Amino acid sequence: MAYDGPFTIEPKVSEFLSLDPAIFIDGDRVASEGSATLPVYDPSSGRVIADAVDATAGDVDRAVRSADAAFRDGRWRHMRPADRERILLKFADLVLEKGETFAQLETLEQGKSIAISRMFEVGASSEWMRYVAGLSTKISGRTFDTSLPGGPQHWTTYTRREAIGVVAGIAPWNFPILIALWKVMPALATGCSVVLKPSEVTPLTALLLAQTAIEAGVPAGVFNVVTGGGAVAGVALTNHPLIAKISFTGSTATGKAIGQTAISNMTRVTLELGGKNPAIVLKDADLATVIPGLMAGGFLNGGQVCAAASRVYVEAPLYDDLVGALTAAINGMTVGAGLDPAAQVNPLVSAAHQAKVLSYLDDAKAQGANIVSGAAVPEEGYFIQPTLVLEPGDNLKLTREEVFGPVLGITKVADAEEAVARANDSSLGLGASLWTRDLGSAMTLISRIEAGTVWVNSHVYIDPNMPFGGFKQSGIGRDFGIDWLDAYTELKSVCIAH
Ligand code: TXE
Repeated sequence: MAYDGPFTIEPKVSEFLSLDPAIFIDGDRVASEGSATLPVYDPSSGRVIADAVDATAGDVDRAVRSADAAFRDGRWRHMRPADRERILLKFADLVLEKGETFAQLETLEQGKSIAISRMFEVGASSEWMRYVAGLSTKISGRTFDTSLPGGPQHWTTYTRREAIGVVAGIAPWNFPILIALWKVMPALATGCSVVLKPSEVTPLTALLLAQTAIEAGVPAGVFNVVTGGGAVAGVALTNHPLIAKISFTGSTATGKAIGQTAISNMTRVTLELGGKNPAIVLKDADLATVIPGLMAGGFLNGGQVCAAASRVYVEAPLYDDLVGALTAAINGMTVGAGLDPAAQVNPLVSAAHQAKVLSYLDDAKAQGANIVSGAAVPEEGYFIQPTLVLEPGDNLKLTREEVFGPVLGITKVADAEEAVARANDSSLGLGASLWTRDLGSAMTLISRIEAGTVWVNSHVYIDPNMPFGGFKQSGIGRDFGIDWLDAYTELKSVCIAH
């Protein structure tokens, strides 16, 4: 298979695309025990650029057993933390060194702008990798005093954190490298082994990541990859009795199914699920900040961002100016394939996802919503025009469900009270933003917003040191931050009489 589009790609990328489909077990690319493959499409043309293995339950079992053997023999978890840290820093260096290959591959299979691939999938990834690598040497427990019976007997009591075992990382397709690393890196930093399953839509870069980890010195078997669909490979992985923890990012529906499996097996689980993220614009907000902020918050990566702004609630005096400025902005966007670095509107990830986003717009039209379409898009490829939906109404599907496309609903509200009530009227609670020049109003409203992250005068900024995760049905647990590794360890209390 190959890319035959109009842009020049690196020879290394062409070579990678032409490799026989494989999964990654015990430090190497290996063939599946079955023969099923999944086509990988270039979203800008709809043409197939590669085939990936659609892993069987037997493949998954092989990968998990390899990871389990690597965990049990201690080759990684009993390594000096400083050595693990050094290897993981090297891993980050190599991802940067191969950055253009990673970026082009990601743009080819995902459709996103090459600029976003370079900045986030490679640049941000390397920063997250270094942050987590550094946590390898910070794992610690506590000593504590107890009230156990005294006398001649003395007690020393403390906790230690121990690597949890084999981690299943289930990744989505919107940021295939970055989000995969959010699962793989904390697992590796604690001394766990990991089996990563990327989305069936974007399976390629995970395989290159695993290869790169080996080159950095991660022992064979510690980081395995199975590609394939959710129904077979995903289910086999999350149900496998040797999996100690699942880290999942994806839809709320799949997250709930995985959560139920996890509870029945007592597998530890972190779920980062969808969002329906409000942006509240108060009447004193500075539109010169709000407009670029909402354009980035709503349209970055085609809106295929779990924390993307999707419901804007604006106080009445600013409504007309805001709608006018956003309309001009979406009309001024340049359109093109992800490999065109100037194009701001790129295709969505797949034909199925394009159809899903269009179905929300069709429903809104049928319900009489006022739709403002931006820059025109080509017929070939999975493009969607950047779109505003004015006064969508609280019960429209598009207001209640995650659309995950370049679509912003804009609603006029009387005051901040109404904005907060409508913003909180959602089963999801991942992120939210407040736009105001009055820090006093912001400080009062922050605590009333039901979301895992509240941004003020910005939206969608994330950082390795800032915990991230959802309230309500947006998930369970938090990623990032100094306590991130807790979710990849068991806490053991030790009680010594002496
Ligand atoms: O997600 P799924 P899909 C949202 C977004 C999007 C919707 C559907 O709204 O339109 O989800 O996308 C694997 N057991 N997000 O269908 O099904 C699957 O193979 C184990 C939000 O892609 O959740 C893939 O690797 N695994 C989001 C991963 O789960 C299973 C990012 C995600 O797929 C499985 C992406 C199963 N039963 C989509 N079924 C975010 N939170 O950022 C599927 N999978």
